[in-house]
Amino acid sequence: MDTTVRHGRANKNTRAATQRHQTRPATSHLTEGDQGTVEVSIVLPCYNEQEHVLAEIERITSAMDASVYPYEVLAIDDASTDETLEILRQAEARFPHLRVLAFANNGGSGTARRIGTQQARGQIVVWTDADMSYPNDRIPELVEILDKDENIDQVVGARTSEQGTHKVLRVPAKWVIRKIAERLTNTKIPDLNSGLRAFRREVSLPYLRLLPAGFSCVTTITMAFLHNQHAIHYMPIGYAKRSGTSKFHFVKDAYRYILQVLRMVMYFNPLKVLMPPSLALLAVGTGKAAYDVISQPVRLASNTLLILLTGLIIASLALLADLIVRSRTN
Ligand SMILES: Nc1nc2c(ncn2[C@@H]2O[C@H](COP(=O)(O)OP(=O)(O)OP(=O)(O)O)[C@@H](O)[C@H]2O)c(=O)[nH]1
Ligand SMILES: [Mg+2]
Repeated sequence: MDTTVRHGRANKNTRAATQRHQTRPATSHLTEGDQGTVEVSIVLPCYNEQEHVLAEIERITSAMDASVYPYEVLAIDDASTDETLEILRQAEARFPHLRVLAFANNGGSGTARRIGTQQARGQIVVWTDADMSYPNDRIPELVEILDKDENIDQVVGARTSEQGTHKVLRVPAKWVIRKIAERLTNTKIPDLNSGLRAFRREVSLPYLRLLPAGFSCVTTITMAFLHNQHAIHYMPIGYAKRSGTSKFHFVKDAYRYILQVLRMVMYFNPLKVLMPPSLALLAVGTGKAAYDVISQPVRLASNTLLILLTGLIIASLALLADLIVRSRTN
């Protein structure tokens, strides 16, 4: 499953990344770090993770310390109701690469990831969870893939097993949504909503405003990259059951998740969503109109008109949305 979704059109940002890489000495990645800059920013949203947040930070920092990449960890707490923030504040003294961002109101993990990415100092941004579920000791491997291949803009840790909360309900729901997303983007997506990923910050910036406040932000960043021909590489990873309590509420978050996939498609490819139902309605309406005319000459039933008009309204919406998408700059 070690796949890279490649696209023909090289983008501006990728070319910028290429130029950056060409100016860097081929033998060492440390040059920039030695001068005090950060190359990798690891964004870690933390909400009520007091039992294991320190263990997670230790795991990340020891893996990064052993790598060649200069880094920072941005831990973002937005009004945890337990001791998470106090623990993070104390940890700042112990871990020189840790930066804590604290907010007084809760804004969701998506908001935390967006702000973390905006504030990141590294060219490469890593997103992960603080619940011991993702193999965060493998972060340097994700970064290395991006570092070695300038054609890749995002590396996603693709889970080979499902250990998430509400597994029985989430597995089929995720499968359906993943299939919809695959069809709409015309690509294979081994894991649509993995929480572990690394990407080029510069490439992600235009899409940050699209990120929703909650969990579906990970889906959004995948879709945004795929729709804009930024290559994604999937690296198979293991996945453990989370420590502590999940913040995922099945009904509320699954609804938002489906809505987000549809919203993304509307944002990037409205014709693909709206034209099939519109054409289907117009075809059924036309068939029904022919039947009406044959069975009762020169009379159309009101339900026939309703079907035809609905089809026409959806088609006009599709064309209008398409016009808006095409008039945008990104
Ligand atoms: N800052 C911040 N972080 C959050 C918030 N909600 C969740 N998180 C963090 O986002 C990450 C993902 O949340 P999880 O509860 O693990 O959700 P999940 O991974 O989809 O679901 P699980 O299968 O239960 O692990 C964790 O590191 C949470 O601490 C929030 O409102 N604010
Ligand atoms: Mg989790």
